[in-house]
Amino acid sequence: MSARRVVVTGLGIVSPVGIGVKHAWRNIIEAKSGIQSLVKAMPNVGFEKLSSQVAGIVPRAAGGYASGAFDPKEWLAPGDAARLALFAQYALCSAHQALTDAEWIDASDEQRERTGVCFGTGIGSLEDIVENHTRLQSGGARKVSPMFVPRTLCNMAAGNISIRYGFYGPNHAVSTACTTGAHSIGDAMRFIQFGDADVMVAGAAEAPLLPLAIAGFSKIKALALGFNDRPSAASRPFDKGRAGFVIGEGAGALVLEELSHAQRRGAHIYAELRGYGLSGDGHHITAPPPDGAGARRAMLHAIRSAQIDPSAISYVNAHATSTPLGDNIENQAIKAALGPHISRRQLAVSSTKSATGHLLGAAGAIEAIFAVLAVAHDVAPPTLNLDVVDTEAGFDLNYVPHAAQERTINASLTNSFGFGGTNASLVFAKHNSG
Ligand SMILES: *[C@@H]1O[C@H](CO)[C@@H](O)[C@H](O)[C@H]1NC(C)=O
Ligand SMILES: *[C@@H]1O[C@H](CO)[C@@H](O)[C@H](O)[C@H]1NC(C)=O
Ligand SMILES: *[C@@H]1O[C@H](CO)[C@@H](O)[C@H](O)[C@H]1NC(C)=O
Ligand SMILES: CC(=O)N[C@H]1CO[C@H](CO)[C@@H](O)[C@@H]1O
Repeated sequence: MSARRVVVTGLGIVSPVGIGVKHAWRNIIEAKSGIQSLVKAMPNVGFEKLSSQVAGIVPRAAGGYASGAFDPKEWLAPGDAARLALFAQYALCSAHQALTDAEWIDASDEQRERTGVCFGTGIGSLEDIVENHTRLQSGGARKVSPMFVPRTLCNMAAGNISIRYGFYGPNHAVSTACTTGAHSIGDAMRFIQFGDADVMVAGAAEAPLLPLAIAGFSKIKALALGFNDRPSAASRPFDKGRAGFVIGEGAGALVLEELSHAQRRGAHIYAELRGYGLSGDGHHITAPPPDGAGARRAMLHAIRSAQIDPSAISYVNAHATSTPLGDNIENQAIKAALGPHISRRQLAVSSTKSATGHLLGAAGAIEAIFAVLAVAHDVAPPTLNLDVVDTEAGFDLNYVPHAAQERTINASLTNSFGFGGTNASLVFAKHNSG
């Protein structure tokens, strides 16, 4: 369709399995879990009163970036930590890593005119809303901070990234629940294809670890219960004992770049972003249609727009959040979309949410990074806790149980599905693959 091709030249990550691509990817491949007890990690916040007390928590140990932990002082100027909500702090941290990786930090004025930002969040700063409402109730309007509005807006991460680096291209923020990250990356690809920009920083961030959020997701019976004493077992996509998702926090950022632009400056190319497909269910706000038609449509659109042989897609990073119904429907949709093209032996499907939990709006961003790295390193990351595959329910693919698998991955596909019935899929391929 478009002559302008888009490649990935930088990656940045803030996740429950670590800060920095090096740490996070090693932990993913070594099957380490980032799921912890909220009560132990954040005592006296009120988590002990809730039924689900486990989450994917960004590590904060001493040692900072060098040891894979998050320390805001390493990423933000003094004062900025107070001015920026936590989701925006994560966003800036991941964006800085990605821009450093792409060697695009010191871009010239002219280059910065052609660089944009597409960075979303599913929820924004719920924390500020809760805090400041409490202050308003107890102390009146004068207690509400002047930073309340700027800290709370969902597009502030995108705004702050462009302020910090002086990027004058398109500045956009998607908020489509758990499809936010995938839409940010896919829309950024379109901006480059359409000529609005040559380089885009794309991704998403989420910081939802608050009692209010957990109480809300509990009310719709979405969260895993019964794992408070063994957090690392809680997220178990495709397993017979899966019982709901585990909430998580973090951010993922990719530097996307027009192919010839990247080649001219000798940038390292991880993979090509080849396909993007979107669909809406037109069905129900939280339940997918039982045949997975919307999810299948998103995958088929992505594969068609990628203009590659679907048999090249030998790895799928599934959305699979570990809910009984959602995993089942996605599995059917994957089989319907890819089954006719590729043998079961050649296809690997895994859910890295088994290690990270579900980062809501940021999930699609960190999972896109894992899908890129799978292609770059020819490794399918594992699904943790997959002890008893739910074969009776039609789970008969290779879900990469327990341990990573080295295999040729010429192309990968990643799915993201969100409440409201919004689905998106991205396809990444080796950049020399025609
Ligand atoms: C981010 O934006 C806020 C205003 O919302 C500003 O005070 C702060 O200095 C900005 N920080 C960065 C790193 O751009
Ligand atoms: C898109 O996926 C999510 C979760 O499975 C769901 O909310 C939405 O309705 C989806 N559609 C399909 C068809 O899976
Ligand atoms: C990957 O691509 C190479 C080069 O085009 C091809 O020889 C190989 O068969 C492909 N492998 C798979 C598993 O698709
Ligand atoms: C003064 C005020 O109300 N602002 C607070 C809003 O909430 C955040 C916490 O999430 C505080 O840091 C602000 O100071």
